Amino acid sequence: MAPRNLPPGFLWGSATAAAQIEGAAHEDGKEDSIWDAFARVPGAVARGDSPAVAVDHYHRMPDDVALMRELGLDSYRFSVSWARVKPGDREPNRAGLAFYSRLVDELLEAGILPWLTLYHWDLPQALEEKGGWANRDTAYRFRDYAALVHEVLGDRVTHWTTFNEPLCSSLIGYAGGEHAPGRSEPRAALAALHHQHLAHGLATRALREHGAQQLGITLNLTNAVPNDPDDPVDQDAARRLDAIWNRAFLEPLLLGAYPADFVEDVREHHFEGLIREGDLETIAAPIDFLGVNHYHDDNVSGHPLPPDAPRVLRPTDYAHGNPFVGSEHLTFPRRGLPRTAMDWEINPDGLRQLLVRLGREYPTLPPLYVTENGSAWDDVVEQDGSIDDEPRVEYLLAHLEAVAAAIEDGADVRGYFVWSLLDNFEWAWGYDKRFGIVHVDYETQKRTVKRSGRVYAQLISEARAATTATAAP
Ligand code: GBH
Repeated sequence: MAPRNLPPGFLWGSATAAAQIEGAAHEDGKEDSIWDAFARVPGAVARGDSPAVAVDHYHRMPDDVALMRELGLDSYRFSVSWARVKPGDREPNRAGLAFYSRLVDELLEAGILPWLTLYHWDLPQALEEKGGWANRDTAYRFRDYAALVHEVLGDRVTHWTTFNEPLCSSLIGYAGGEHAPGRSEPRAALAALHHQHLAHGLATRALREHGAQQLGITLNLTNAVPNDPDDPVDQDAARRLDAIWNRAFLEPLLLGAYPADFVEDVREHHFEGLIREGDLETIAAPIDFLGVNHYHDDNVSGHPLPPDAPRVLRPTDYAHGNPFVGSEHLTFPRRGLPRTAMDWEINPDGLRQLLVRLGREYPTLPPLYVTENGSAWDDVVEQDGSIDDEPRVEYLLAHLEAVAAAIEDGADVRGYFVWSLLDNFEWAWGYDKRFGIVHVDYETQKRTVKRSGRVYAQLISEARAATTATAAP
């Protein structure tokens, strides 16, 4: 059943994020993150759900690691909650740091490589109150926070990711209003974007000096597909989406410059005024890997859509704001492909195209890891408690095939992390959307491996057997 030709040594993992699984929102000295605060705003999160308890991973961590071992994961990608380890501007919270120290020990004990992300969208609320990511000072606070976590875990953690999807935590949080902190301020969003890049560069440099081995960042990248490839208006829409969604992140990191067309698209917000001397050099600090998160392509148009036309749905449909700063007119018609429970169109070949394109367009590209890919479905729990999530299995196999095909086409992809290990708090959608390969009963917190989890475990064990067979004399 294994997808053809995934290379020996390919890293098989699964991913989560602190705010989505930990719960224990106010325990052992943890303070509010922007997601705790945002969830208290009426209407911000579907059904009024909150991350306060989530899947209680904070208390169930050893059992969850045992589950990872059962599945045979090579690596576990998790994030550290800044508000747990350094609330506000105060002294480090040793109890919070101790949790991650125990997690890392459990993982190593189980033979699982810890893949640590420093920022998966949960800024301490105390820092948001000082302007959040729109305040340049937050970048320096991030560097200090990164150094603190490294001081405690650097003896055991080799793989460090600064940011998960800075696009979401800048443009969607500060302009789209759909994510915390729920602001709809285009200029603040551009400031957040630049300051997160700066924070990445400052932290990368600091961690490198402190001896971190593997440093990288995770971007969510998309294929911007023009709805009508022959229509110049749609071509321009795709160019704009590619600029703000992909190249505004890839190019400062890999080439040390923002794309000229992006700067032009956002000119009315005086983007360049945010960039100080030396920033671009800091941002382009060398990295050892690039994480790619990919779920769906974006079929984009520059024409208005009638209100009842089939479009890709969003939680609020941008009632609050619009994340496409400078290109607010973009629309997203459906292509008529099958869709997941998120309403995202399924096109596995898009993942292959994306991975191949990156290597072709950026000669300085470091090795790639697919750090997230997965799908939400309305899972049905059978009488006997089992979950036969056939659509998730199909999605998984098709996307692993796409990764294998990308490698055949020359992409340097070293690993894959399925999103997600557990059903969890799906941000503005709350607990309504389930991405896990392991089901969580939110009443009892009971974990049940879904069929997709079993299939994934089998793929991993087959890959391992094949590697051992090749390695034998
Ligand atoms: C990832 O982001 C997250 O890292 C993870 O925490 C999350 O649970 C998972 O995906 C599933 O959602 O064009 O403004 O309507 C998701 C990446 C990027 C997907 C933005 C939706 C559409 C936003 N997202 N995209 S918008």
